[in-house]
Amino acid sequence: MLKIWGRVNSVNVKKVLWAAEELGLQYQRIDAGMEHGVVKTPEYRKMNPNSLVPTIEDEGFVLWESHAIVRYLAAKHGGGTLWPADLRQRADSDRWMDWAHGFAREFQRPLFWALVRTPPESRDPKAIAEASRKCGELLAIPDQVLANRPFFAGNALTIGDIPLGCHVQLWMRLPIERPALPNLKRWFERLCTRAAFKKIVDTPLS
Ligand SMILES: N[C@@H](CCC(=O)N[C@@H](CS)C(=O)NCC(=O)O)C(=O)O
Repeated sequence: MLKIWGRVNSVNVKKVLWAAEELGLQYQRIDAGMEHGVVKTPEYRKMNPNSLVPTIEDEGFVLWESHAIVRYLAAKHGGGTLWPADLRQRADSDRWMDWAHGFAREFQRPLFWALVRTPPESRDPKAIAEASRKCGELLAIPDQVLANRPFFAGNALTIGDIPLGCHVQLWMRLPIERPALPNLKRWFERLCTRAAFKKIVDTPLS
């Protein structure tokens, strides 16, 4: 059976778990990372020398890097669904996975960690306000694209929705002021109607 190492409150682990659930895969999840440890053991480092989560093992094949894992699982099990059959539609979708890396750089540490995983007395309100402004500006780009399509590659959920969906869930649930991004909001609400997203992604911030 597919094995997935990673704690459930990791945004990168969520990407893999959400994809696995959308694809209807059976999998075994093993807690690893932060308070669970495991990632620095020699056994784990043999699989993933970065000591990071997620890592998967699929019939003896080991893979790390969450976006690569999502692509692998989608290509293997989701042809015509998560993995569009049409090359250009797939590339159109795939580009949003790379775009999500850029957004994550501005968002995860500067804003999410600063507000959720940093004690109030150690927070830098100016830096938080600046990060919040920058992230709002960045999200205006997908907001525009989503004006005339329900999902990034068209009418159905595909790989391109997965990484950004996980980051945007955190953005939407943070206690911050957000600019009005109506198309992004509708897309997020659409994601929130999916059982797999509710189960894996839209969980309390921690
Ligand atoms: N680019 C990697 C980043 C992986 C990463 O930074 N994982 C974080 C969790 S989101 C991690 O392992 N942190 C250390 C830990 O949890 O112990 C990926 O997308 O898989």
